[in-house]
Amino acid sequence: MLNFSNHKYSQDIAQHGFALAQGVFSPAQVSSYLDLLKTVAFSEKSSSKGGIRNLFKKIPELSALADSETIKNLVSPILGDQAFPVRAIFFDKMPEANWGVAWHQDVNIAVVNKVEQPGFCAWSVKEGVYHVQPPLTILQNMLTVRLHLDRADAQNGALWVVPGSHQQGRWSELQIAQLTSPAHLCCVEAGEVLVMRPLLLHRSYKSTQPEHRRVIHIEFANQTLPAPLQWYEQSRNLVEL
Ligand SMILES: O=C(O)CCC(=O)C(=O)O
Repeated sequence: MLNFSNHKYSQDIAQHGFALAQGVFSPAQVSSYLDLLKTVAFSEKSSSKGGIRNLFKKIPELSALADSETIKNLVSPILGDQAFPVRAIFFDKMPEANWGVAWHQDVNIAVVNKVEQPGFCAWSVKEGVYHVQPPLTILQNMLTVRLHLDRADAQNGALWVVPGSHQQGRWSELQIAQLTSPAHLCCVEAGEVLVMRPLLLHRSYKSTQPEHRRVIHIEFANQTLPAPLQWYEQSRNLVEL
């Protein structure tokens, strides 16, 4: 079992806002996740959407991935042993659903219910699920793990990040427009995991290749929301909304 409780891993996340975990999943494991995804991808025509939201509700078997020792080994050193998954998305960039996204931070969380609370703003609904922007301290205590099911590189829409940008709180649109810090291209092999803070500035371009760039993206947190607000994934036993 790989152990990421080493100092360098935690230091990279603290300093740069991201780290690449190599040698994490075998080709056989990657292909078993792809098999699970294909059942929903075909029935949902996700090919026209470029991905699948609310992933664990649609493929409950995949939630075992978030609970696995392998993923816990990546999350616990940063968020502690009590961390839990709060949102899961499958991103599938391909010729039929090719997309890019400009510099941004991940500032929206998925919740079960809409209940106004101090510090929570900008409510929205994405595919039937409430989303809201929580106070900064909640975002600062979250972590995203991105399991790559295909190699990602400059040609097929890999993620670019601005190292250290997670340390500066919320970036305004003006600050982003005036961004001068160097960006880093995250080239990731299939079976590797890119771990990042949601506040890290990131972007990706459209793929120029006739191939898939598939990623299972899981966000973790380590604190409950002020009641009666509840993280979406904590309601895993509820039926699909
Ligand atoms: O997977 C990508 O290329 C972009 C994903 C992204 O921007 C996000 O998770 O907010």
